[in-house]
Amino acid sequence: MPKVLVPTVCPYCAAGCGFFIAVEKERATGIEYMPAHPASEGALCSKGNAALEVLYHEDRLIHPLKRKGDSWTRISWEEALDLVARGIHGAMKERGPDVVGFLSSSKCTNEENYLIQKLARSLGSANIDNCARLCHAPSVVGLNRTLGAAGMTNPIADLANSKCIFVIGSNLAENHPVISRWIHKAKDAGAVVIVADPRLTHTSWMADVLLQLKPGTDVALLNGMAHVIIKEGLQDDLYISKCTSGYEALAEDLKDYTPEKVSEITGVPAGEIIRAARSFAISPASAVVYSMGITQHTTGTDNVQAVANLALICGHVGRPGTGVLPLRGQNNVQGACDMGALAEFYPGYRRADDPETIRFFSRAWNSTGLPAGRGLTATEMICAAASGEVKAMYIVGEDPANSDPSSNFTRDALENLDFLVVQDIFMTATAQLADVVLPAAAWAEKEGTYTSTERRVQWSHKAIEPPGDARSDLDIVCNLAQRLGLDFSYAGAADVLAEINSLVPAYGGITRERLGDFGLVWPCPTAEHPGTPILHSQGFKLKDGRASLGPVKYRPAAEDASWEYPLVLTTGRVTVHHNAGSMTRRSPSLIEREPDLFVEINMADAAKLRIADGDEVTITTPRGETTANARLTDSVKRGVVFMPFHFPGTNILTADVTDPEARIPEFKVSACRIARRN
Ligand SMILES: Nc1nc2c(c(=O)[nH]1)N[C@H]1C(S)=C(S)[C@@H](COP(=O)(O)OP(=O)(O)OC[C@H]3O[C@@H](n4cnc5c(=O)[nH]c(N)nc54)[C@H](O)[C@@H]3O)O[C@H]1N2
Ligand SMILES: Nc1nc2c(c(=O)[nH]1)N[C@H]1C(S)=C(S)[C@@H](COP(=O)(O)OP(=O)(O)OC[C@H]3O[C@@H](n4cnc5c(=O)[nH]c(N)nc54)[C@H](O)[C@@H]3O)O[C@H]1N2
Ligand code: SF4
Ligand SMILES: [Mo]
Repeated sequence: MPKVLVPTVCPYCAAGCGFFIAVEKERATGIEYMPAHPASEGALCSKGNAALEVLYHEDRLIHPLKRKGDSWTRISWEEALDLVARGIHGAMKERGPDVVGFLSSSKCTNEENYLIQKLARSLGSANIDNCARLCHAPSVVGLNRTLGAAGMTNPIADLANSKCIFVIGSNLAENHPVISRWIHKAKDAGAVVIVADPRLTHTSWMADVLLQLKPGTDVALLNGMAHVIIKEGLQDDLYISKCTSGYEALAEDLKDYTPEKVSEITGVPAGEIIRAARSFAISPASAVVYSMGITQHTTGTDNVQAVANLALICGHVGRPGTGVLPLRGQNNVQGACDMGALAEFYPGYRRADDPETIRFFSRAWNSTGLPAGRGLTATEMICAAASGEVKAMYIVGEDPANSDPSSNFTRDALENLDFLVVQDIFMTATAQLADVVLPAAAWAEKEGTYTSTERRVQWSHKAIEPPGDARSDLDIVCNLAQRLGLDFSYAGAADVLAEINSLVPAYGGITRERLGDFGLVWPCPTAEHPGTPILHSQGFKLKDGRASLGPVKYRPAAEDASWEYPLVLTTGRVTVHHNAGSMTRRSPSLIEREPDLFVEINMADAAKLRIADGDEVTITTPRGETTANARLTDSVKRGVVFMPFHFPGTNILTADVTDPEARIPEFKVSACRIARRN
């Protein structure tokens, strides 16, 4: 049989790189590059190149399983779906629909996410969320408020047109490597790169100006830069008066944030703050790129607003080479949010607390009893499970036992449930706590659309059959909905997409027929519309078409170093692993490069603690303790330590304190102490 090349989208990060899967005799035998792809131009990072390694892994879930004491029994789909339907129905019958929580998956397609939130809400539960809660929830709140839309404003490739790129709280060289190629192109053409990060990362090697701030002090830094810009008259007065509101109050508030005061808070020399501010304001086209270093704080929403303020006062929005670029994380976290797998929003960001939303979807879905008002967020569902208010959960493609903060608390909460069903491609730590485990097909084994960080909606084709009895999430959700008495009779992903086209205005013209090689960029409201790569070039979808500026006060992080916990732990990622690691820890070429959990410690701190490179150490916070190998470095500041969260253990340490509005946990700041193990 000849080799067939099947076009698909990388299943790891939201860069949305395309590649072909070579299929021979019904097996995926290799990857071929896609040089014409507009975002990746044929490039893939280490994870993309290794993507096929997980498909045939011996640990793949291939049968539905039911718990029997401490072991698992293989069961049929019939029995599994019956058990799940009974578990969900049982909990709801006794105590009402709100005792069931649903986590949808930003690893799944738009069509699957759309159906999972439709299932939850059709059953009457408002509790639907996805891992965006742990990731870009502050962007959804903060950017909707300031710019009227939460998406990345400009396309990935447009970074090459920028003359100044300010990367704050993003290690894109490791975490969005293919996007960092475009920054290199801009730099080759003379662009200035500013990087703000408490660590010296691979990304900081690109920096012309490096701002190594203390974790959790971004509002002060951003306000300090805005202060300098206004004091030196470098703001764009014409843009401010034509396109924004609220400038006077902002300018008044910024008077406090002198470079000297900000330097004291952030630890960044005043001269560097001034240099960064001037470079950003003066350049004809500046872009701000940000990610988890900005969002994963109790001040996440404030941080995002301070970023938007900075871009707006300089008029760096709505043109090529400019913009506010929140780099999304998971391959389809943008789409999961667009599809309404969020506690506050129905599909298309229609507010759950707006009666018109409920009327609209009741009519569209021919449904009575849709829940009105905001549901519990992912983090709140775990607390409600702990307190017994949530009795059952259906978790699709997410591993909260490892990825939520305060793992001991999270695991206890999940164990406290009367009924837990987990649908994944591997037996994760979360699945190990379940009553029923459902085996899902991986991306290459199903079809549908994924929306990348640049709002590009791409169709990914099915290349191979799923292993054993595994089924696509779409099929499982439809089968389950039917058991629960709902009419989910869809012919496949294209059929679901047609429903999305009719209900989500930004996706109105993104029909299956039009999704050629590289998809379409939303908003794309009609079948003739070409898509909208750059947002806000014709004003903002807010009052009077203006962006909304507003003062943001600096507040310190919830925890700081103390006598008992003298170090600040910040957590994040390394290039060869992905999130909680269920896929990359099973990928031979990746795990070989980074096999164990480590903690980076500044050399001087390590010397004081008598810790040598490679020593096994214990890291302790009020939540618990974990062990890791010490890695001595001068890339973290004194007083700061760093751990990746790709191995179980890291999140035992983090706190479940959250941003008051976006409810994101403060993964980036925990006070800790470290000691060598004997
Ligand atoms: N290799 C790899 N790539 C990934 C992922 C992965 O797990 N591995 N996950 C994907 C996902 S889901 C996401 S959300 C993205 C995340 O991508 P990133 O946001 O780049 O990931 P992080 O490493 O969590 O954090 C980014 C940087 O923030 C810095 N930082 C920590 N605290 C602060 C602070 O207070 N202020 C500032 N300014 N910076 C701070 C960290 O030192 C780190 O360098 O990556 C996606 N891509
Ligand atoms: N300490 C600390 N914790 C963090 C962060 C941090 O920076 N520091 N970052 C947070 C962020 S930004 C995020 S996004 C979260 C991520 O948290 P999670 O979403 O829990 O992370 P993943 O490990 O990517 O989990 C995705 C799961 O989906 C499964 N999967 C893959 N493909 C499919 C599919 O097609 N169908 C189904 N059903 N399952 C599939 C995978 O096997 C995996 O178990 O972690 C958060 N946790
Ligand atoms: S940059 Fe992201 S989408 Fe591209 S190959 Fe790497 S992990 Fe996949
Ligand atoms: Mo994320």
